[in-house]
Amino acid sequence: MEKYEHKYGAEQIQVLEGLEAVRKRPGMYIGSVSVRGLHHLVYEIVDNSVDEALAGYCTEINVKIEPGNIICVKDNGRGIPVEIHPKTKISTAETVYTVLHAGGKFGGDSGYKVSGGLHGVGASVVNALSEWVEVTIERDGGKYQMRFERGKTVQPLKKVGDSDNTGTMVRFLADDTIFETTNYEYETLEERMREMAFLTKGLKITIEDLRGEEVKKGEFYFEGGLKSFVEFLNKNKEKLYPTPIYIEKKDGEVPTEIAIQYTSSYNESIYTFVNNINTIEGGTHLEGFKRALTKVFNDYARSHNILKEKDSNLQGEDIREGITAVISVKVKEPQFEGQTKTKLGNSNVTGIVQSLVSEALSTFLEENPSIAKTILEKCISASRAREAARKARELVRRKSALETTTLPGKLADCSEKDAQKCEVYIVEGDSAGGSAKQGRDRRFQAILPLWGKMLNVEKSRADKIYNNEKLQPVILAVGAGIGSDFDITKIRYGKVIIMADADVDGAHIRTLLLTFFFRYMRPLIENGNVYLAQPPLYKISKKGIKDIYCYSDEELEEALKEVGRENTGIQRYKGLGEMNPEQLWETTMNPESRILIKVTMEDARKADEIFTVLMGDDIEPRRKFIEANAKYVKNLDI
Ligand code: 0RA
Repeated sequence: MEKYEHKYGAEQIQVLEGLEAVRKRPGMYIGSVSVRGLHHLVYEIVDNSVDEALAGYCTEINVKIEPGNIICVKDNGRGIPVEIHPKTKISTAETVYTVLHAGGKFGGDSGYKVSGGLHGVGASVVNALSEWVEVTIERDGGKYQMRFERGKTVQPLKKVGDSDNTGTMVRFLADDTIFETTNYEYETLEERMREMAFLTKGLKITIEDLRGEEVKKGEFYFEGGLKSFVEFLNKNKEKLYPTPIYIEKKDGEVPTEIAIQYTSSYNESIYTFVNNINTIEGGTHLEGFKRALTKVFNDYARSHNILKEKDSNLQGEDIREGITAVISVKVKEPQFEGQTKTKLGNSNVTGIVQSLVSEALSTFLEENPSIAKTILEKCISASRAREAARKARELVRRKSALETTTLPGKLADCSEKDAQKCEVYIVEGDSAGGSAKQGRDRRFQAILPLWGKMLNVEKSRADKIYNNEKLQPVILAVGAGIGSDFDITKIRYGKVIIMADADVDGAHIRTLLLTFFFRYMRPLIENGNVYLAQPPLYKISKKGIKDIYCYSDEELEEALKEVGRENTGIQRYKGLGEMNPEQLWETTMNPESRILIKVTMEDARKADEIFTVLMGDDIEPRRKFIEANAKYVKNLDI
């Protein structure tokens, strides 16, 4: 290879300082250095290719996870420009990879790059955080290559051959001195690639995992865009009509795409995106959509005499029962607010989305009266159920007033009164409940043992849930109501901790409780109040040393390496009941030594899908899902 002299002028020195800053504080650029941040690197590179598709020049993107966790992303776009950039005096391609935030200016700028935020930080951040990056560009009849190591150019762009094709291929290896792990989860990447394909109608995205014996593959191409997305989300649900309602406005200030399909479920599943980023916390686009929905259905019901003069209006939540919808908007300078910066703040978007949806939806209802009737029947029955639930709630309140205490009988409460300092452990089974009661610190730890029959929340409306013997104590202990009445400021415990065995029955109770919290106390999850206790899986005992508790197979291996296998006792805990109160305290409840997993709303859709499939009517999809996702479900720890 020819020796290449790279000149470091003032520009280049600035560049190096810029990328050094990224390496010093990676969290500022990609959120975290956990597996989440790692996956973010892939999304950054894929985003650039998707931009090229949005610009109309790229039809296919191929992603590979190669052995050794090397990522390869190839597109058939125009290829990143290769000529010398007037400002940096090096090739545009190298500029894109070495100058911080150069993405928008030099890369395929779709005009919808995110300012601030974690997305759109650009290829240079990936470069800074990679052990090496290798870029191959085909354009203008040539094939060009360049290479970087830890953000530094080791091979500036040079022509390596001829080519009649155009496109860009990026291979990189994440820097294992920066990331906690460099092991990609295929399922996570596959999920995002599928989502990207749904969001970019007509773009084909393939993904391959070449690390194992058996190659995993996904190929995603959706002519229907969000319509296909909604069909996918509803694949295991009973639909009220065959084809999702589809609304699309490509031009204008806020290009918008929406698909809606009602199901017989009692839940509301609305997913929103801004510039292809999932806005988990919603925002002004969601607000506009909801307003339009409520107004259009009420107007239709009135004008068609489905609601009589004496009837009160349907409420938004009645109209959203059973809905599955995806909303995707493109916003020029999006403002992201909220705890996780996933709530759209731009106020002009509300009105724009509202008037678009109002017009399109009212036309649709007029043209499809039988669908309109079916949906409205469902809304009316939802509104009746809401009324029944209100009565049931009142009954509960009155009953508890008579019993002089609003707290469930089996709750062993704590003495501390400041809710933020208090925790409640929800424990299945009497023996574990007993140990927990004895082992706890009663000043701030409460124990609620669960008993009674498991209820499938997926198939029950709020009134039934209120009267369920298993969940009622949970509602009363948390003390903040449920559903639309839920008031986070009233919660009696800052931490609600689910403590269950690491077996099938434990998984069952976790799924039930998480489903319940997800559906009926969602702010509790959003606010970060729900936790999973993590009991140890093994205990190592050996003469002369203190017992060692291990929380995973890896930890067990590590510990055994340390103490040796000889004369070493390994106990595998099958259930919480096998631990005495002191052990339970030490391993699972003592804030100094326990491990708690915080349940996040991070991917409500993933949870929703799992809940639906695991708890829904159909057995066949459930079996298939468990087969296909056994590992995935385990990762989610539900
Ligand atoms: C032509 C012009 C510009 C960028 C690209 C093609 C391009 C960039 C990437 C990144 C990954 N794949 C790509 N394919 C094409 C720059 C246009 C401008 O300067 O705004």
